[in-house]
Parts: sequence; C-alpha cells; structure tokens
Amino acid sequence: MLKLIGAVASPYVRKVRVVMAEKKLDYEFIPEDVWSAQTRITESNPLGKVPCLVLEGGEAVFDSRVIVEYLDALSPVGRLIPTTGRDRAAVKTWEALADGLLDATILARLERHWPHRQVQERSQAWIDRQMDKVHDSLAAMSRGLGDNALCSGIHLSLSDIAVGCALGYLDFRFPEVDWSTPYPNLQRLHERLMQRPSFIDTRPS
Ligand code: GSF
Repeated sequence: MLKLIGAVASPYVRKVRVVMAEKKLDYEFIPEDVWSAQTRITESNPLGKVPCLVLEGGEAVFDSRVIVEYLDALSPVGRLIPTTGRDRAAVKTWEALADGLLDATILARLERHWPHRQVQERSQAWIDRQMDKVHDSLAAMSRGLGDNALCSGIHLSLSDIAVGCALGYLDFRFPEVDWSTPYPNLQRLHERLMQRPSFIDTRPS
C-alpha cells in the first residue's frame, strides 16, 4: 500500500490527501514531526520535508507537486490535471501560485516563530516582503477566478484543490489576513470546496 509521511497541519500534505480522497486511492498515513530532534524524515526525503510518498517498492516520491502528478496518472478516476498543452500549464500555474503563497507564509512564520532564531535575528523587512507576496497572490487568484465557479474549466481540478488548501492554511495560521472580505469570489470557492468530504476530512488542526 502507498504510505504518505506527513503532518495534518501541513497545507502541502493536505493537498496530497485531498487528491488521494478525490481519486479514491487508499494509503497509510504516517505522521511525522519534521521539527522534532527525533525526526527520521531524512531517511526518506533528504530535504527533511513532508509530504513524502513511499511507494510499494519503498521508493520515495517528493515534493507535493511530483506526488500529486504521480497520483493523478495512477488512476483515471476524476482527472485533476490535463495531460497536455495550455490547459495543463494553466492548472500547474495555479498550483505554483497557491504553493508559492504558502511558501511565503511559511518563510514569514519561521522568521517569527522558529525557536532557534533569536529575537534580534528576526527581520521584519523579510516578513513584510513575504506577506506582500501573500497579498499579491490573493489578488491574482481572485482576478483569475473572476465570476467562474472553479479556477480551471467546469470540473474540479488541482487548481481548486491547491487554492483551497492555501486559503484554508491562511485561516488556520494567519487569521489576521482577511482574504474573504476583499475577495468574495475566493470565499465562495472556499465554501464550495468545504462541502466536499475530501476537504472536510483534512481540515488542518
Ligand atoms: C514544500 C514542503 C514543505 O515545506 C512541497 O512538498 O510542495 N515544496 C514542498 N513542508 C514543510 C512542512 S509545512 O510547513 O507544510 C516542511 O516539511 N518543512 C521542514 C523544513 O525543514 O523546512
């Protein structure tokens, strides 16, 4: 059986879990705290990060973008990434935008909260730079979604899943970032996604 090494609070892990659920794929979830001194994550992923998928033969697959692409090709159920061309590039760009927003939030959060960084080593300018990326990405997502029900075409795609995980992470870790008032279309999308069992069952905690 596929094994997914991860943490329930991680938005990149959530993206993979939502894809697993939408594709109706079975897997064993192996919780891992990558920040603990006892972590053994580097035995699977030398980058020390989750998610990491371990295949039946023991091969490790990372990062989340590679994992979801692999999973989407595993089963024809509910195709989430177009196989070729412009549509494929568009979905992958939505994913890059959502993941990039998350990368910026995580850099900002580590700058503030990583316990090994002394208070005097923290840079507010760096945090501001990352948070500007978050706000610019939200604006771009809202523009890209416009009046459409979903980000790419008329079926659920990886675009929606990646955006939904990014918005859910903001609510979880950055409640002070109010994205729903300025961007009601993103709010509508998020509410719509939160009706799906795949999103309900993977809500960060
Ligand atoms: C990012 C994974 C990541 O940063 C992906 O899989 O898409 N581009 C990668 N994971 C974090 C956990 S989290 O903040 O969601 C991680 O494992 N960080 C540990 C570290 O040492 O940076």
